[in-house]
Amino acid sequence: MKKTVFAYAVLGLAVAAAGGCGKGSVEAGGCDGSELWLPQAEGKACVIPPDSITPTIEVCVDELRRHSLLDTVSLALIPGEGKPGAYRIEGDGVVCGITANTDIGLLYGAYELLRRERMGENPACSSAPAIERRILNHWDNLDGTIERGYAGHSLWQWDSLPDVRSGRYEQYARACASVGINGTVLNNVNASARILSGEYLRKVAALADAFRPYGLKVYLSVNFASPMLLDSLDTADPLNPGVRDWWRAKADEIYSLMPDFGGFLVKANSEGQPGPCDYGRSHAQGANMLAEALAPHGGLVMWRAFVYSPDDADRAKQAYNEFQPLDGQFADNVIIQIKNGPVDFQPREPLSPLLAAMSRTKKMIEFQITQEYLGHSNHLAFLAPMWRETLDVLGVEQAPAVAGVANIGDDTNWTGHPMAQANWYAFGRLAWDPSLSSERIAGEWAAQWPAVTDASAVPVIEDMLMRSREAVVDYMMPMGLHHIFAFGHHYGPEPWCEVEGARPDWLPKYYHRADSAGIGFDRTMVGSGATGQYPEALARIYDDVDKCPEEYLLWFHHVPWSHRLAGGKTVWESMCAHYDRGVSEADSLSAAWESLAGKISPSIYADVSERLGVQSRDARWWHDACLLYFSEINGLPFAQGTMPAEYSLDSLKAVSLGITNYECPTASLLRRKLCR
Ligand code: BDP
Repeated sequence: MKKTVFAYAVLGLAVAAAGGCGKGSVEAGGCDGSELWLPQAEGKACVIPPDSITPTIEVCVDELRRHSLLDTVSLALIPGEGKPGAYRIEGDGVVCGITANTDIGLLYGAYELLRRERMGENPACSSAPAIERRILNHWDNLDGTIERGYAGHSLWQWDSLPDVRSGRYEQYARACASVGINGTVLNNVNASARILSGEYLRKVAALADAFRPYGLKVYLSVNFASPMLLDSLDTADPLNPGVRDWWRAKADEIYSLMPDFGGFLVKANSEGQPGPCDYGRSHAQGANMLAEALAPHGGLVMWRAFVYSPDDADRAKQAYNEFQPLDGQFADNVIIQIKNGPVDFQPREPLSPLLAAMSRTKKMIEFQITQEYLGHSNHLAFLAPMWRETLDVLGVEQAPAVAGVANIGDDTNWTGHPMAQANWYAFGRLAWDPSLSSERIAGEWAAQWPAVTDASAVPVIEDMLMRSREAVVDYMMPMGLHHIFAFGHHYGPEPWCEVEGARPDWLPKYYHRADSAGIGFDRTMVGSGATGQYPEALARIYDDVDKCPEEYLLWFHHVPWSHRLAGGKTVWESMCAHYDRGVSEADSLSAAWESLAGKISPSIYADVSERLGVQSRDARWWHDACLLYFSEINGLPFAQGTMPAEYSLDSLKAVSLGITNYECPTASLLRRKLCR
C-alpha cells in the first residue's frame, strides 16, 4: 500500500486551492466560521456510484466529487451483517473503494476518506460505531431562545417552518453526519407542551425531511403533563387509561408524519417539571407508559435521571437514591439518561455512580457541550479530555446511546467561540469511537480548521486545545471544588453567595463548606456516605483521604487547611498554586495565539484574540475572588510566591453582570469591565 506523505502540506494545498475558506467567505482570503471543519477544497475525483441510489448516496457522491483530490472513488453497497453505519475503505492515495452495508455507512466512509485526505493519512481503514445512537440535545425554546445557549438564538425558525427551509438545516445535518452524529433532540428538556401540537409536529417533520439524507433522526423533549396542557385532560397519571390512550394516539400521529421518528426525551419531577411522582407513581411507571405508546413504532424513551430534592442531605446522592431501586423495572425501549457527574456538569466531577449501577437497565451518558459552567462561549475549553475522564473510569466500549447538550446557535460561526466548534466535533468523534484520544481529536480538528492559512499553526492550536480545560479547572475550581459559581447565570465566581429563600443546594457554601478549620464536602462513609454508592474498588479509593486523587479531594473530603498532600504542600498552599497556574495558563493561551498572527484568517484571529483576552481577565477574577475569600475565612495569607491579588474582595463582591438566568450573555460579557 502506498503511503501518502503529504501531511500538513496537503492542508496548505487545500487552503490554497480553495482560496482561504472557499465559498461562504466574508472577505478575500478569509473565513467567517460558517464553514465549520468541513472540506473546502475543489475536488477532482471520478466517483463511481453503487447500483442503487438513495438520497444519502446522492449526498455521498456529491461530497466526494466536490471535495476529494483522489482520481477515482468507487462505492459499493454490500448487504450483510454488521452495524449500521460501519464502512471499509480500501485503496491508496490515488484510487479508493468504500464499501458498507448501508447507505449511511457509505456517507460516513466518505467523510472519513475526506478527513484522511486532509490529514495526509493513508485512507485504508474500517470502522464501526461503538454506540448506536449518538445524539445532540438542543435546549432550544419555541420562542427562539436557548437555555444555556451562548451562540445566538435557535437555529430552528419555528415561525417560518414548515414552508421556509433555511439552508442552514442541511449544513447542520451535514456537519453532524461528518462526525457520525445520528440523532438530534430539537427542543429544551424544560419542554413546552406545544411541541406536540399538530401545528408544531408539521414543522418538526419539515426539519426531519431536511436531515434524513444525512442519517440524522429527530427526537423531541416532551412535557409529561402534555395531555393536560394540550387537550385539557384532568390528569397526566401514567396509570390512567385516558392518559395512556392520549399518548398512544399522539405517537400514531407523530409516526404518520415521520415514520423514522426517534423518540422522546423526558425531564420529569426535576426542577419543577411535572412527572409521574405527582401522582404517587414511579419514574419507571412514567417511562414505561410512554415506552408503550412508542414501542409499536420502534421509538425510544430517554428518561433523564437528573433529579434532586431539597430535603436530602447530599445532592450528589439523589439520582442514585431515586433510580437505583428501580433497576430492572424499565421497559426495553427505555434508556436512563444520566449526566456524567453526580451534581451538574461542573468543570470537573467524578463519575456519576448511577452510571456504574443498575446492571439490568439500559443507560446512557449525557455530556454537556455548551459551556454552562466553563466560561460560556467566552472561554476556550476543549472538552474531550473532560469526557475522556468519564469514559476512562467507566470503560465504555458499547452503549446503546450517548447524548451531548449542544453548543450550537444561529451565530454565523455556529458556536459563539470559533474554537468551540472543536467541542461539537469532539462529541461526535468520541460518540463514534469512545477509545479515541483527546490528542487525536484535537489534532484532527486543528488540521481541518479552514481558518488556518499557514499549516505551521496546526500544532500550536492542538496544544492550546489540549491545555485549555485544565486551565479552566485551575482558575475556577481546582482540587474537587465545585459549584462556587455566581447564582443563576453560572459565569463568574461567588463562593460567598447568599440568596435569601434559595435552596441551600443551589448555593456555593453548601458545596465548599469552608470554615476557619478546613474546606471540602465530607462524602465519605462517615460523612454523607456518597462514596458508598460507587463500585467497591472506586469507593475504597475515594473514601480514603490518602488515596483519593487530589483532583477530587474536596469533592469527597473535608480537610484541615494544614492537611499535607502527597507532594508535601498543604491544602492551602496547593490551592494557591492551582489558582496561580490557572492564571498563567490563561495568559499563555493568549500568548500562543498571538504567535499565530498572520497564520489565521483575519476576522477569526481577531475574534479569538478578544475572547482569550476576556478569558485571561476572568482567570484573574476567579483567582482573586476565590483566594481572597478563602483567605478571609482561614485567616492565612496567600502562600509564599503566590501572585498578589489585583482586585480587592469588596470590589469583586460588587461585580454584577446584570444577566439573568438563561439570557445569552456573550455580548455583554465582552464589553464588561471589572471594577477595581
Ligand atoms: C442545569 C441547568 C438548567 C437545566 C438543567 C437540566 O442549569 O438550565 O435545565 O441543568 O439539565 O445544569 O435539566
